[in-house]
Amino acid sequence: MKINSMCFYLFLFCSLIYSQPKGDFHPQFSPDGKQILFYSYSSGNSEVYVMNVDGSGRKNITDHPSRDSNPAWLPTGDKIVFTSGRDGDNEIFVMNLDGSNIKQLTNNNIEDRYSSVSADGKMITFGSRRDGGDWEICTMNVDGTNQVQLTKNDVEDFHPRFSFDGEKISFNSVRSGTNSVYYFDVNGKNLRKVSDEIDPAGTPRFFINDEKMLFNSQVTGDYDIYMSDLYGNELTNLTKSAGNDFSVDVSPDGKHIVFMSDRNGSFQIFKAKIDGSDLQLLSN
Ligand SMILES: [Ca+2]
Ligand SMILES: [Ca+2]
Ligand SMILES: [Ca+2]
Repeated sequence: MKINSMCFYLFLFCSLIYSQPKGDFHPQFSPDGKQILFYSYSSGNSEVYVMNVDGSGRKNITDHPSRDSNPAWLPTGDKIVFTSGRDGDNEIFVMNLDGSNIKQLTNNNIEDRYSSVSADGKMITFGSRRDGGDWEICTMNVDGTNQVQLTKNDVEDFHPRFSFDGEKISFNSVRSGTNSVYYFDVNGKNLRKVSDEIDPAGTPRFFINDEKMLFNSQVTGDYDIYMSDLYGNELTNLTKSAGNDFSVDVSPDGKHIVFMSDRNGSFQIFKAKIDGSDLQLLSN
């Protein structure tokens, strides 16, 4: 089914923030490739989970009545950043992987969400509504100091991720009228759109050599996971499934992807080889 991309994204977006849909969301490989971090509403409210790459050992590491979501690894693999609404609105927090030593990094009365940590562990990029109602891309030091707003406009800019070398940030924006994949330098300069030909597209991340981009695109009907070069050339559909596939991540060795898909109804986490073969359902 071809659906209006922007409406679908905003629906997904708002439903994840304000309601409690079933499912597992936004998987990320650990720095050693052995575990997967994600969030889920499976226990009744949104919690951050970690599991082994085969789907075993699923563990709730937030276990808090508030909404906890959008986790990301620090490169040491023993800490994560995540989003929580435990102080009223969403803020970015950091904690140990066992749930101990929680520290709050943002503190305001607007939504802060969608974080990613640079490969050297020094910077966080995140989305924030601090400039009116729409989402902007921001950065801060990993201790929460030096918060900088990199985008300033009246449209949604969200899902920022650092490149592997830490010099660029990829993100979604609807600044051209439809959902599209962009990247710029960590100071917000040298904005580039990957290609009009892949639109509508989103939730991008650089591939391990930073010369390719992984993202979800709707070019063939519903959303599938694609890889292309940084100009949208050599476009390859990795999933080719019915249902919507979103939010891809790549293993540190570049050999596997994980992503979320609603092909079975609610969102579940799948793993596959980088060519899309050997598909495994990890959500139980
Ligand atoms: Ca919770
Ligand atoms: Ca906030
Ligand atoms: Ca914006």
